[in-house]
Amino acid sequence: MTSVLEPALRSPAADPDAALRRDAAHVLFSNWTGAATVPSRTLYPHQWSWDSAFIAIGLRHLSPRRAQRELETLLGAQWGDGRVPHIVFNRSVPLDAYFPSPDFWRSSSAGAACGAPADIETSGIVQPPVHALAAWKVHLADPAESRRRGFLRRMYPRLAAWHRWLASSRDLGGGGLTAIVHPWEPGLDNSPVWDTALARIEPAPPASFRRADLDHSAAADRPTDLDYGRYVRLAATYRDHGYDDAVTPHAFALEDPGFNALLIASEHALADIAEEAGADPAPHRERAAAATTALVARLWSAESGVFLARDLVTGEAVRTYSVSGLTPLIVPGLPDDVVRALVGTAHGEHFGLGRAHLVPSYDLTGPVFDANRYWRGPSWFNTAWLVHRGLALHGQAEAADRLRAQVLADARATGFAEYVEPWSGQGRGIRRFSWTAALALDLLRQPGDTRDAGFPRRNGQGEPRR
Ligand code: 9WN
Repeated sequence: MTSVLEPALRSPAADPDAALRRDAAHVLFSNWTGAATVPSRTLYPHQWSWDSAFIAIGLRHLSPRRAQRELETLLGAQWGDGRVPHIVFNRSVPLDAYFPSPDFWRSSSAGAACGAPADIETSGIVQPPVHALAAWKVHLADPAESRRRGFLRRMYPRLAAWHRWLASSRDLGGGGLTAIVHPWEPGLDNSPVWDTALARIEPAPPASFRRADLDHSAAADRPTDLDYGRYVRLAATYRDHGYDDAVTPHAFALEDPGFNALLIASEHALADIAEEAGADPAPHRERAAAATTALVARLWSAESGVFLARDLVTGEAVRTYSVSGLTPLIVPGLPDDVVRALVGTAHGEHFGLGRAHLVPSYDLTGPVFDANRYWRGPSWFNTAWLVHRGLALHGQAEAADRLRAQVLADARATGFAEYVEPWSGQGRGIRRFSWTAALALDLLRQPGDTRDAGFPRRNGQGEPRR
């Protein structure tokens, strides 16, 4: 029966979108620590870099001011050389709550020569640069408030320094793309894409560290101890070389298409930010165009119909289908034949778009596909959100709408799970995961709202009065 009440007058229980919005807001507010949002109170009790960017993208719909604060807290831990660390540690959390902890990274001493802050402990590696994109969207959510607080004027030099560092210190291949030097850097930690490169790394002895993740998650869903030993070895080697890319003998170095695509999308956003902040946008637009050319020239595989990572140690393309080979769909100005092939691949047997839940992290037909283990098959909400944006950007409205509806349905059905099993859609990992809630919120637009910023602020949803 059709309700006679106006949408705004229906109770949240009668309106599933309103209930989802309320529940997502509850997750974000309960994971807020006072200056930033933790991905999860249990498994990830600190601030993570790309999580915070995705979180800010959702949080802006609840409180643009709080979303600004999220990004400002992260950028407040930026190193003097420009890098934005992948974790900013909360000193009130016990050391054994997460591994590797601050006493492993020792950023303030080991990273001092690279300008690591003296008064905040961080990791020394990075994560994908989603921050300028997030900052621009946060600004658009309430431009007047953002201008009044000088948000973009303060963010611009920091974001520009971050992008400069990625484009200089990390152009290890010399071809105009950024390299990752640890499997945690692209955010797809345990992806089979890294397997061959990782196999070259001598693992740290198991007795030399204690994992904390297994206190909160099933071992069958998480990376193996052997892989953890290799993660530890790579991070310790970088640390022992002062986190200096010029002197670290990087035994693991790859150009990842997803990471570089996010840098390009963020470089476009940085041009908009520069304009708003009274700086010259032209260099950012030029860098975005040059990096797009390099991305296609170095990582596109017409034969596979997907972008492939390149191993800089062997010089070889890694012939593995990963969702990070699809996320370059978010890049504006890709050649038409590349877009057509990517859309075809997304719908084909490797990713099953429209048949599988969200977008599987790895090839559904791949030899090591595992429906439950971290980034080796399951579907994540942030990569689905990126593919959704890419489809919408390139005029694939129907596929984008279907994916949007699925993100909302799966977020609701799983209690904002960290990820889902791609065939059943069952939740995996932890629940009440912040970016799942934030990105669901972002996709819950109000009817009639055409602004990129999403739905307008409503009574009771603005910045809480102080
Ligand atoms: C290591 C926080 C992070 C995400 C990553 C995800 C996972 C950490 C871990 O959790 O990585 O950084 O301990 O496994 O893979 O994408 O940012 O949510």
